[in-house]
Amino acid sequence: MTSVKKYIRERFFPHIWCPGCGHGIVLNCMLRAVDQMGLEKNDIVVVSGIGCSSRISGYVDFHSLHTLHGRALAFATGVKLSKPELKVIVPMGDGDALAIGGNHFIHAARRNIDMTAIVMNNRIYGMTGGQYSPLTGYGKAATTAPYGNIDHDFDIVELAKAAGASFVARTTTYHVQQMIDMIKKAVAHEGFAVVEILSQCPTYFGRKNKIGDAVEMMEWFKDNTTPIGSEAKRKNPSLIERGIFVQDKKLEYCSEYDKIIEKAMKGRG
Ligand SMILES: Cc1ncc(C[n+]2csc(CCOP(=O)(O)OP(=O)(O)O)c2C)c(N)n1
Ligand code: SF4
Repeated sequence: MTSVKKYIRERFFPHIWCPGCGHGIVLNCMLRAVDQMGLEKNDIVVVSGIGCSSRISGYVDFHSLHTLHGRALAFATGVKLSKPELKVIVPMGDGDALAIGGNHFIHAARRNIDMTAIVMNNRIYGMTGGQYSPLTGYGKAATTAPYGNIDHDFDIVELAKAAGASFVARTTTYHVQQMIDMIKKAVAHEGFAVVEILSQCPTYFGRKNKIGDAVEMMEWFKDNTTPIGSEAKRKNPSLIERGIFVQDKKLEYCSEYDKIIEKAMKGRG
């Protein structure tokens, strides 16, 4: 395994994450993906909002922008339109991406703007103390749902597909090789790429729902997920599918915008 230390801003360590938090695994896999792709540090900009997951932008030695909760994709759109040559990666929490940022998520997918949204789905608002999110799920416990949550959850993959994302994938923090491979494919993809990663928050989701420690939560990911279209899924429909659901060629927003500029310039004579 190659060292990813060279991509880290060590001056910001120790990191803020609780022992066993899944977000560190995602950071590690993201850096391995960048390393394996042979990208230069200056080729990449990481844009994030606010949340435990969003702290990733502070820890990486790329161009980075730590913005407002839920607004990472809006800032990232501005960055991409002004510097289309950069690879834009947007690490987000499920709250950041799909509660306050839900509208930005839908429209970035619809536009098919070239960037990679990494959604760390720990089914909770970790940073602010374990409030339920749109991904918590019916009947689950959270700080703000001590008697059980009555909100139904989104399926991030289905939402991204319906909104028009041209690359959509899902994996977990247990499946690290698959995660590295997916992030590489997502970053290389020309268009809006969504990688949902089931990540563990042992401090809130795990503790409130009595799932156990970080290792037990990752074992849950192993036992309750299966490759897309597997025989196991046919036999047990409650299993969550992992893999690449969508990988389409589709007109990309920045390229289309360039064409409009060209037309407008011609019109001026
Ligand atoms: C406009 C605004 N509203 C609310 C907050 C408070 N806040 C900060 S992070 C967060 C939720 C974090 O949850 P998530 O995005 O799922 O990430 P996690 O911490 O679980 O990784 C909230 C509600 C804020 N910073 N700004
Ligand atoms: S509160 Fe949860 S999401 Fe935040 S660092 Fe701790 S384990 Fe991770």
